[in-house]
Amino acid sequence: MTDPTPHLIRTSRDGDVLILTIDNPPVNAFSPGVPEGLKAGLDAAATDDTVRAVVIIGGGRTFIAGADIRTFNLPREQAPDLRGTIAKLDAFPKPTVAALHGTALGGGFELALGCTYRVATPGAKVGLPEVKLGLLPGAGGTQRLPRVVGVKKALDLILSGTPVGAAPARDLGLIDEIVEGDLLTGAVAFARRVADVRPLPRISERPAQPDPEAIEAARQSIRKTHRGQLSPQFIVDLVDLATRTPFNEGHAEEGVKFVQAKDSPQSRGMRHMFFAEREAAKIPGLDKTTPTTDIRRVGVIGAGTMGGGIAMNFLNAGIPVTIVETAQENLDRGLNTIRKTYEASAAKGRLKLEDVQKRLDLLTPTLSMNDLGDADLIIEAVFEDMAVKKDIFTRLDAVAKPGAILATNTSTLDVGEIAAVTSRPEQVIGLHFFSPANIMKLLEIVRADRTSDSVLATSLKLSRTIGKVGVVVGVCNGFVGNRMLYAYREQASKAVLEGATPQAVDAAMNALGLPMGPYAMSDMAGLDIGYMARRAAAERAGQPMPDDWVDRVVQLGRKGQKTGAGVYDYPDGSRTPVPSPAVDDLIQAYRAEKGVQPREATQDDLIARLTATLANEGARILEEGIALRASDIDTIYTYGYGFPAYRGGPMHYASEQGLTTVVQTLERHGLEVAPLLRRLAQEGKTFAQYDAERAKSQT
Ligand code: T1G
Repeated sequence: MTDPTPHLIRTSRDGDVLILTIDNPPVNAFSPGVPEGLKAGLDAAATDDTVRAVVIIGGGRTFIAGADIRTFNLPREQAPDLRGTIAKLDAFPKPTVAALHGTALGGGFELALGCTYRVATPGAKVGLPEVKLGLLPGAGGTQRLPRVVGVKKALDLILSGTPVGAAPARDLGLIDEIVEGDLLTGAVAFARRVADVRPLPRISERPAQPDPEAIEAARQSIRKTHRGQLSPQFIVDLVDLATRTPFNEGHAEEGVKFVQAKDSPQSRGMRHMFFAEREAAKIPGLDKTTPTTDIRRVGVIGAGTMGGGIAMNFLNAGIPVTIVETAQENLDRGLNTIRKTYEASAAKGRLKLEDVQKRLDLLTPTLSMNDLGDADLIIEAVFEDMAVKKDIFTRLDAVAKPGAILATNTSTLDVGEIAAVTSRPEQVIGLHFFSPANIMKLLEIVRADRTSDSVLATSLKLSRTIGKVGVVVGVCNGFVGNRMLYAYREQASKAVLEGATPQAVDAAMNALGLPMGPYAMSDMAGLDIGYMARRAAAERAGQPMPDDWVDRVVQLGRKGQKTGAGVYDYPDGSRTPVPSPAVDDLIQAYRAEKGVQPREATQDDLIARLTATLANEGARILEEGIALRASDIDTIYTYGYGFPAYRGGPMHYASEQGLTTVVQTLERHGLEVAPLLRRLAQEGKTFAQYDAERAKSQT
């Protein structure tokens, strides 16, 4: 019976060399059809005496970029047989040459390591990034890599998941030759040169030298770098095993551990995040034909913490910036902060010293908005006050050139209201950066009612240019991330009112995997920031500010780390939170004033309560159309608020708990359940199913 799977391999000959070209755009993932084609090609080559060697090369822009992540949930018998294909390569009786360009990652690089030789273009990159998906190299990588580069380097590469370029890979012995010029021509010539070399250099036949110190050091480091994660521990175990057992035994154990990692909630969460981040860039109604503006020059208004950080994103991308302040001393302070930040990066070896000056040379400071006349994009990053922003946009409207995009960095205010003071509301958008703006990858792209498709498409394209994860959100108080943060903090406060301590709440969130709980985070950011945001929101809504015991802490002058005391004490200026007897007394008095009898809350209940609150607010955000997808909310809350990627974000995490359970938790704590959440729970659905249904209805 002919194989039903279309072979995604093109076979060709160059004299005595057989060429197998992988043809599975866009990244030649190891999808069904690739192993079948490769195996058929190898079987034919094995028995054809006119073939002296085989070259395997990727069609299009890259070699194999890894196993096809979408196939991991397939039943085992339907999953592409990557391990079997590599085993066939490893036993193949003639030289096989992997010709690498683009990125040979994960299973793609493991397949290359199963070949007898590897050649690459100068720009090629190789790596084993599986750990970023909660996985481990499951097709021989944990056993072959230490046999080539040693235990320490293998652990560095696999635990970081960071690819290496062709030259360092060659220096490590991972690549045999760098091919200048046409890769295929070079690979075929190389194959001819090695056609008669025997024995065939099989990596699986080499020993891996033990290195107990490196193993122990890795065990220590992953406790911090990969806190709570499963696959890094497996990786260390397997690399260690490679030094103590024959290849086949280690390889078999690797297969067992891979399946355990693949089936773990952590890997499901991280694979969800991989696709969520890419889905966020897809906006109904926008496509490659949507016109965009070339952003050749940027203006930034405000040289404070945010304005300076925002400016650095563009300087880093080689885009000139004119930065405006109202007073020379503020301008000087801002420029000095930017310079110092670059110099600190250079001191840590993250930046060449000459690049510091190159970036600063792109920066033009000025006290006059009139100098923004040639900017293609102007970003306002000043005080969070509607009147101030309206004044600036009114003045901007008069100086900005036709077609310039006017963006506000507001974190809560109505972008449409700001746009309305200009003659060009279709050119106005929100670009909500997160502090520190030059580091945080999240960018909330706030689409106001009249923002044009072209401005939106330009903003999405620009987010990629400056290395941000752009997510489109609608206008409401706090957009998506901050709005959910407000709900989360309000519920945390209630949990403390009812009997939990602030440190118990923080410990629960830390156990979930967040780097900091709400109180340590508020103390670090400044308790007064949240206080002023809540007060301003209440004023805008024309309502009294809701009472909260945290505000009593602020009213005592305890504003957080910056005042040496907040919810926690910070004795002797330390940055380590210490539970505060004064705040404990304040909380007890507050409970008495409210007539609340405190009762213990378990850590599991605190986790359930706060994560249910996040999902509930996320459901409201979806109902109101403020976010396009639940997965967009997951992207925002992991990239901007520290929700652990291995939990998949708050919406994925809620779906994993079961939305019926989430509804019960909300009801147990007297919270009103969002109608969408209740409906999905009643229908036994997940947020992923909701997203899929929405996507289908939009096509
Ligand atoms: N599987 C399935 N789809 C993939 C994919 C993959 N491995 N990699 C990319 N895509 C899709 C992606 O979703 C997007 O789809 C399109 O390709 C372009 O991707 C056994 C188990 C290769 C550096 O982790 O890092 O091997 O949105 O937008 O910016 O040990 O893709 O167009 O519909 O990212 O040019 C290990 C993951 C897998 C590499 C290219 N490999 N990919 O970046 O394009 S696990 C990886 C990337 C594994 C073995 C284990 C990047 C890229 P759509 P893109 P890009």
